[in-house]
Amino acid sequence: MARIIGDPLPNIPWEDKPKGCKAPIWRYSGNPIIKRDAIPTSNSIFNSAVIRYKDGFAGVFRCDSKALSMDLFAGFSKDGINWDIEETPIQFIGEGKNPDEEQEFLKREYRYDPRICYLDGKYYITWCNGYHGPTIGVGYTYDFKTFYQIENAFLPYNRNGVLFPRKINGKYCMLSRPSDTGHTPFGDIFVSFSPDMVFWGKHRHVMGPIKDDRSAWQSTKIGAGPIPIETDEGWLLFYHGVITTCNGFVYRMGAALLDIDKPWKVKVRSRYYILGPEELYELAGDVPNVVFPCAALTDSATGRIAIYYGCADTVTGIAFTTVDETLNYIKKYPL
Ligand code: BMA
Repeated sequence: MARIIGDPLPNIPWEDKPKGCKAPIWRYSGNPIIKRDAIPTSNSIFNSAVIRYKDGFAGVFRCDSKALSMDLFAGFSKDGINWDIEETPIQFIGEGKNPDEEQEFLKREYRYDPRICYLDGKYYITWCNGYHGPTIGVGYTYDFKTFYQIENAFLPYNRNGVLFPRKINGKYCMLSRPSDTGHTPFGDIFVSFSPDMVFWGKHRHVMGPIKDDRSAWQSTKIGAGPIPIETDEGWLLFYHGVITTCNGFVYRMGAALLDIDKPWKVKVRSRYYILGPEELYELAGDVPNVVFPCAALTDSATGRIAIYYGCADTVTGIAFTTVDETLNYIKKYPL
């Protein structure tokens, strides 16, 4: 039995595994939980992040508008399933420490694929930030009302910046995936460290795509998903893996276990994907055949995990697992 290290969350959204289900992960029966037009101007709401907040939940949502612009919107929920999403995008402000410099990184080109990480008493948000191409934007909030933005973490081009929920060996720690300006046909996950959330270095390779048919679903590129989950066996990382088919990219989800002190060391990694596009809302949408996890809620008392994922770049769904279901599966079928 593996143990999640963290707080209990008795009100985690949850459904028991359906009888006869052989997979380590199962979908919420009410999926998709967020429809594409949940706010009046949205074309699609997907690849979004949620976190426990006060006695309920808060989130930062990727809402692409009917102009097909990409921006981040705050939202709140009592149960993690029914969400109220604000109709105006988050306006990030600087910390006021150096207003001239802040004008530079506060320029808005586009924002998408947020993650939220509670760390040092702040809710940090990382996202894919347009700054002469995609890179990793960083901001934080205390209340999901006022949002501060700080320096971009990396040079362009980069995507899927995912913070760890505590310092490791005294340093902040972030996964990311260097990329290009387009629909990148490559991609490995790296980890970087920072003393202050501004200057990032000591970059280490974590893992890359698998170029042979041991695991073809992750043969083109991979990228970190939710904030890594601390367990007594290591960091449990859910990630997306992509294959290039004659119809384009197909996005699935896998899991890996990273060393707790040296998170660039992979202890176990999925050979088989654990969630792939199978339901209609995952198979059909603005970008067909995409499941894209960006957030997970965990309950340390029961080992339950609720994963929030974008479906076909159009709507948002939840899938459930437990720390044991996932770890047992990836250990049984390792790469
Ligand atoms: C990536 C990002 C994701 C998206 C995925 C599939 O490059 O744009 O937001 O889910 O492509 O279209």
